[in-house]
Amino acid sequence: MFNGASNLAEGVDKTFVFIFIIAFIFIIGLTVFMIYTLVKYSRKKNQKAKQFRGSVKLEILWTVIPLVLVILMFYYGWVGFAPMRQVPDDAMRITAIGRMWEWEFDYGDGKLSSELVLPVNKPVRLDLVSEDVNHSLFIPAFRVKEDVVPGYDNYLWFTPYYIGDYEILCTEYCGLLHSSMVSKTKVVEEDKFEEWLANLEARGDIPDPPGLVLLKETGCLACHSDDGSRLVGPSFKGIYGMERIVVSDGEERTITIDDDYLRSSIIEPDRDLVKGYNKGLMQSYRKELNDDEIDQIIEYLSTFTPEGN
Ligand SMILES: [Cu+2]
Repeated sequence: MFNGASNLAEGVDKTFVFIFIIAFIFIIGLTVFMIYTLVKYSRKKNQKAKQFRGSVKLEILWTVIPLVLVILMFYYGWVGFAPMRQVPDDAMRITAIGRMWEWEFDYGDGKLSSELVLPVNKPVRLDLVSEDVNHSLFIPAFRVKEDVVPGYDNYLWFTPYYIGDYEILCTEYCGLLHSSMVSKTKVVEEDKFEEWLANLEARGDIPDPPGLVLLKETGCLACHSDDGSRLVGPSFKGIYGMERIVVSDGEERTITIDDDYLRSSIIEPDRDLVKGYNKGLMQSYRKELNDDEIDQIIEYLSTFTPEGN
């Protein structure tokens, strides 16, 4: 009955099934009892009300039974939970990075992957790091879920039992595209894993260009995607040199996106607003960014040509 996809699944499932059975017995029992009393003590039967004054037997019964049940629930819960915090010494360590709105897995030596590839039957420890807001890493098949909080060293571990693909979700509401913050765990044979890791290109040690660092620090990417998807504002994908219809003082006109347009959009976002987007959603970044920084951002965005990105 309990053959979950990880070593931790059995403890979680047993607790769940135990609590579910108790809840099921109670809901059926209470409903039957309620219907029985409705019929038996119906007003139509004109019975006289009786006066009661305490019942030691009942008091003991409805104290002891729930007490035993919640102690049992705690026991099963504890037995399932305790191993989750005891990481084996030989566990492989991977850093799971959460950011709005994607997961990234750092295998060390600059090797980063958007999917979590794991060897079967090997314990793995995920160190959980957030680059912005609170997230929560959830792999339902393995019955593991832990919060990913900026500035707090959290972790989780498990041993995957079966080869296959499993979903990874974010279960802490983290903004507009929270629901698309999904990834995949691929559990493979150990030799296949070694091969995959050896072929994984190291890109972590190539530093971000200064313009991208500024875009990340200033939070621009929360509203402007780099992959063409529409967020609060237009995507950066392929914008440099592109023709766009903008609304200036209520008049539509066609402009070509160049350095001047990018600069004016950072300083006065609503002046020439791309058609189809709402006024007042972007503030001026004149105070946050100095001229040099704006130039660095423009230099970075000028690589987003229609042919390039
Ligand atoms: Cu999230």
